[in-house]
Amino acid sequence: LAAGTLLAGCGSGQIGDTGGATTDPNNKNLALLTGMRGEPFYVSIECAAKEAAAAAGYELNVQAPEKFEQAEQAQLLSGVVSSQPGAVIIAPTDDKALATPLQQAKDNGVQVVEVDTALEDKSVAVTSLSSDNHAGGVLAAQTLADLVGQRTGTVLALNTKAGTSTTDERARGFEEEIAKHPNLRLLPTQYTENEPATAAQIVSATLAANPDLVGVFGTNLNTGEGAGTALANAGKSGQVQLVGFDASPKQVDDLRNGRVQALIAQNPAEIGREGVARAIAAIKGEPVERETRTDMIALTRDSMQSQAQYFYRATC
Ligand code: T6T
Repeated sequence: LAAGTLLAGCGSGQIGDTGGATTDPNNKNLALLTGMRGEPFYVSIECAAKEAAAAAGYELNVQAPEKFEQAEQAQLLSGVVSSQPGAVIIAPTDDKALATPLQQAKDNGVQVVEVDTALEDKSVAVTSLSSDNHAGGVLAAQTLADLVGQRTGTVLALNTKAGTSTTDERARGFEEEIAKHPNLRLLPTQYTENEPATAAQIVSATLAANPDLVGVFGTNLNTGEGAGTALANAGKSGQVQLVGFDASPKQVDDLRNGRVQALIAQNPAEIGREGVARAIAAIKGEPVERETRTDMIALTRDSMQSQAQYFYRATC
């Protein structure tokens, strides 16, 4: 089984573009703009970023939209930029819509550091830190195929919002890998708008229309939680194999109690810590690697006890 499989992090080796010397190298103000308030993946990034900033003697202004939503995030960004931080560490909620305001921030001497999600336009940010999300989707598919074994049946992947770089990549990796398993028939990937209730509705409807459903992949926290609810309500927990992404306290509980069979856990603490380190380096005009992939691991009920360092935090 792929359980316990660790996908090690790695870097691109290329150096990012700091956009000239317009940033004051003595600016000690950083901003962190995550994708969604109170969500354990981003909370874990925030906790590590706060510790790293404090240790380095920098101020960190943390902001987050109520929902994973580009309009609200863009508004917060404009407020953050007007306070002239040396760098903004951001998880852009859309791979295109945030490009213009972030380019403007850069033109105003604010270094842009992407964490987790990224813009399609690679010229804006000086550096990006994230999981290798395509590889995470592949790992999810391998894990699900192992859990299903020789049975034949239908499989469903739940994405969040189109234009979310991370979950789009996970879904793509999953689709490519499932196609290599002739016993598994993959349905078209469905979008949940990152609402657990929508994910639950889609899974209930899919179960009704496809009684041979053998597996579901939730590409992130909310989709997996919603799918788990629907399968539990239908009395199908453990019969339909559920592989989720992320490791929130609730997801970890669900893995323990058998609602979920595997989780692909990311390393948000490393993303937050390194995000701050890169931001400081970029402000000082030091070279920073353009793209770095942090590690991920497939957790199952059997392997989870020894992997508690991958569990996310709900508060700092
Ligand atoms: O899966 C994470 C993150 O990587 C993704 O970009 C959006 O959703 C999460 O924050 C989990 O809710």
